[in-house]
Amino acid sequence: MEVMRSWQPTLDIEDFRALREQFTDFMLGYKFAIDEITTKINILREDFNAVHEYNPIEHINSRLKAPESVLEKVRRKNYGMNLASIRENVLDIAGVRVTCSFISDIAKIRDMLVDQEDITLLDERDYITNRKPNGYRSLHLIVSIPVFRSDRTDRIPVEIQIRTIAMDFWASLEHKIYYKYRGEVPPNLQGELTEAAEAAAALDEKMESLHHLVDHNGKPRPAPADSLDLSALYLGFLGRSGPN
Ligand code: 0O2
Repeated sequence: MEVMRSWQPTLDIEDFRALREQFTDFMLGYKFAIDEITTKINILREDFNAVHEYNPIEHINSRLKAPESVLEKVRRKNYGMNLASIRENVLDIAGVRVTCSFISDIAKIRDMLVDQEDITLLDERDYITNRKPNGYRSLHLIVSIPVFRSDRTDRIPVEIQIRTIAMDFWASLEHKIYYKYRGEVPPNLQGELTEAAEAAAALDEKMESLHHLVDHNGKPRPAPADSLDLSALYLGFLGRSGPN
C-alpha cells in the first residue's frame, strides 16, 4: 500500500539564504529610517532649546517591529506575503514615539516635522481630538522619508506617535494590562482605566493652563506690550535702575 506523504514546500538552503538576506536588507531600511527621524527630532530639540530656551521634547523612543510581528500582521490583515506588499501595507514597522511636556507642544512638533521638505505625510490620526473609547490619546503620523543606501534610495514609511507624559503614562499601563489579559480586560478594570484616562486628560489641561500663566523661566508672563513701561524695560535691559 502506498504511504501518503504530507505535502511540504521545498526550499533549498540557497533559496533560504537568499530570502533571509532580502528580508534582513528590507528591515535594515526601516532601521535607517528610524535613525533619520530620530536625528531630525534631536536636532529640533537642541535647536528649540538654543533659540527659545525651552525644550518641548521630554523623551524620544523608537522600536523596529519584530519580524514575527510583521508577519503576524500580514497574516491577520490578509496582505500579500511578499516584500512589496509589506512595504505598501504595513506602515508601522519603524516606530518613533515623542513624549512632550504639554498638549500645545504636540502640534508644534508635528508641524516642525511635517514642514520638512524630505518628509511626506501619508496619514494622520488625531486620537487627542477623537480619543479612542478606552481613553487612549495620542497623535499618530505616518510619514515617509528617503533613505539613501549605497546603491539606491528608498522611501520608507515611519509611524510617529506624539503624546504628553500623562498620555504616555496611561498608554504604557493600559498596554501592559491589555497584554496581561490577552485583550480580554475585565469590565471593572476597563472602567478604572477609563477613569484614569479622564484624570490624565484633566492633568494635561491643568498643566497647560499653568504653563500659559508662567514663562519658560517660571516667571509670570509680562503684561501685554501696550501696557508696559518701555523706558523701565530698556533701563532694565541696560542693568540700571535709573539715569546716572
Ligand atoms: P506597539 O507594540 O506599540 O507597536 P493596527 O496596527 O492595524 O492594529 P492601526 O489601526 O493600524 O492598528 O493603528 P492605530 O490603532 O492607529 O495604532 C496602532 C498603535 O498605536 C499600536 O501599536 C499602539 O502603539 C498604539 N495604540 C493604538 N491604540 C492603542 C490603545 O488603545 N492603547 C495603547 N496602549 N496603545 C494604542 P501596536 O502594534 O498595537 O503596539
